[in-house]
Order: sequence, then structure tokens, then C-alpha cells
Amino acid sequence: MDHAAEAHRTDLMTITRHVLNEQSKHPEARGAFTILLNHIVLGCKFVCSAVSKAGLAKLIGLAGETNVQGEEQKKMDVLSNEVFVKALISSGQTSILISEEDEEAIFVDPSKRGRYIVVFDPLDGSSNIDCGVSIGTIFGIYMVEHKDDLSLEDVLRPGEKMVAAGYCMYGSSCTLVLSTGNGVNGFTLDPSLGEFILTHPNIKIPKKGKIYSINEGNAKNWDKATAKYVENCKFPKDGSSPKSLRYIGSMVADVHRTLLYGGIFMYPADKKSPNGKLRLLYEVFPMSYLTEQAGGQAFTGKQRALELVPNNIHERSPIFLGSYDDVEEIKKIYAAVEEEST
Ligand code: AFP
Repeated sequence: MDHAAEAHRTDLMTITRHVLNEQSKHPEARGAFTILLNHIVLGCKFVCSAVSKAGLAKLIGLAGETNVQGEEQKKMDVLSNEVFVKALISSGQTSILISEEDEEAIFVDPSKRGRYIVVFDPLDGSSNIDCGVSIGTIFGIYMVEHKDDLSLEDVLRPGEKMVAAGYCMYGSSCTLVLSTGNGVNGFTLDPSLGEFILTHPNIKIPKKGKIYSINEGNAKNWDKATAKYVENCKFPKDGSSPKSLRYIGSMVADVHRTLLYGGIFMYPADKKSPNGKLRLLYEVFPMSYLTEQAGGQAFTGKQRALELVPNNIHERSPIFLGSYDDVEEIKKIYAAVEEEST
């Protein structure tokens, strides 16, 4: 019997154990982050379970519709939002919450406040849910800067100021990918244990990929640089093979594949949507943070995504993220197009 391999299989690194290990490297840490993360994990487990039962339980549907028992149904994204908001407030570790589902920022009651701000999309890609396509929760975490004078200024900070970011993908398995600023790790939910187990340690995005991912239906409105880049993906001029197109239309799933297999994910600006579609605080920033932590790059078409300063909590931004070399190529194309026009 190979005892070393056996020991590996029986030494389960749960997400809590992993975060406690990280915490022990910071003697000043008092466990607040671990408590916060446990509450995020609880929300993810709830949504994972609800999503997997959605078809059976008829949880899908418009908010306000009634089910067969005559009870009012909640749409899955509304339900997920309620679960996350309640879990985050009850953790006692948050002061401000920004959710894709809530127009206004939530300022936690002073008696329950903690040192963190959480920006999140409780159920991204929810238009995919009716056909069983992978969807997910995305989150980013900032530390409060002005504890005694709390305001939106604490939130409207560049993504590089985040202290952690992650997503949970509800797919064929439930996978939570997390970075606390020291690389990226992936954990898979073992439903029989109810625990997220480290299955993808130290994720590194391949330096160059063979996949491009974009909604080609928007091509007629693309800017020159995006059109040129996509043309190069299909008809490379350097004799290399064309790239494959993969587009799920669910950011968590498209970014997850990009992190593991490499390549580029794009949601550019176009004539119809000059700022693209994706939201800066709780889509673009967390995914850019994870991409950089995995060794890739994230670019807006003008600058490094994580350096953008948001002006409002639901602001949108174009994004090109993925393998280092692939993003480098689009950066060069944007620079050349810019030079041509001056
Ligand atoms: P939904 O939550 O409305 O399904 O939108 C998903 C999303 O915000 C993101 O997850 C996708 O990457 C992107 O939109 C897809 O947008 P297009 O349908 O315009 O390609």
C-alpha cells in the first residue's frame, strides 16, 4: 500500500483549514476574516443546494409568481441575495454590502459592524438557469478605511485595494475559487461531508492559450481593436493554428475555464454599450484580481483593470482577461489603433 498517497487522500484540506493556515502567517490576525469567509461559504452551500433542486422544487420563475401550493415564489437570484445579505450581516464582520440585486449600498447597523466591505453578485448568469448551464456567485472583499466616518468612499476604490476575491461555480460540481492575495486556490464541495476540499491548489493560468471567448453576436458594434484581435484569433498571420471559440454566456463559467485552460475572455466596449456590460465592482474587479493572482492579466482596452477608480457602485467596464501573452497581444493592438488615430 502506498501510504504517502493514502495519507494525501485522508488529509483533507478544507477551506476553513486553508484560511486558518494563511491566518497563522499573520500573528496580528484575530480570525475575523475566517469568520467572514465561513459565512460566504454558507451562502454558497445554500445557493448550490437550491440551484441543484431548482427544477424539482419549481424555484425557477418570476419573483411574485405563486407555486402550486399557492405560496409566493422567489426568483432564484432574489432568494440568493437574501441569503447572502443575511449571512454577511450576521457574521458581524461587515460594514457595507454592495449587491448586484440592490440598487443602494447596504450600511450594516452600527451594532453589528465589522472591518470588511463585501461587493458581490449573488447569482451571476441567472438567465442560464432554466437550461441547467453553470452559474455562480462572485465576490470581492475590501477592508474598511474610515471606520468612524463610514461612507461610499470606502467602496469606490480601485480593485487592487481588495484584500480577497473569489467565485463559486454551481455546475456539474460546486467549485469555490479564492484568492487572499497569495495565489489562487480552488475547492470542490464534497456533498457527503458538506465541506469544500482543496482540489485545485495554486492555480496558474497558462501563459498563452488556444481559446478566445466573446459574444460574437455583437461583432457589428465592436471597435477596431476588438475586431482586429478576433480576426487574428481566426486567421493568425504568424502561421500558428487558429484559436477555438468557447462562449457560455455565464461569466463565472467562462472565467473558470480561462483560468484552468488558458486563453482570453472578453466583454469589450462597443458602439451600443460604450462601457461594455459587466459591472466593475462585483464582476470585473474580483475576476481581474483572480486572473492577476493566477499569473494572467486584465485590461479594459485603456488600462490595467484593477487600477480603475469606480465613480458609482453599479458602474460597468469593458474587460479583456486571461493568459498573459494573449492579453499582451490585445494591449498591443489597442496601442497601435490609438497611434494610427493620432
Ligand atoms: P445574466 O445574469 O443576465 O445571465 O448575465 C450574465 C452576464 O452578466 C455574465 O455572467 C456574462 O458573461 C454576460 O452577462 C453575458 O452577456 P451576453 O449575453 O451579452 O453575452
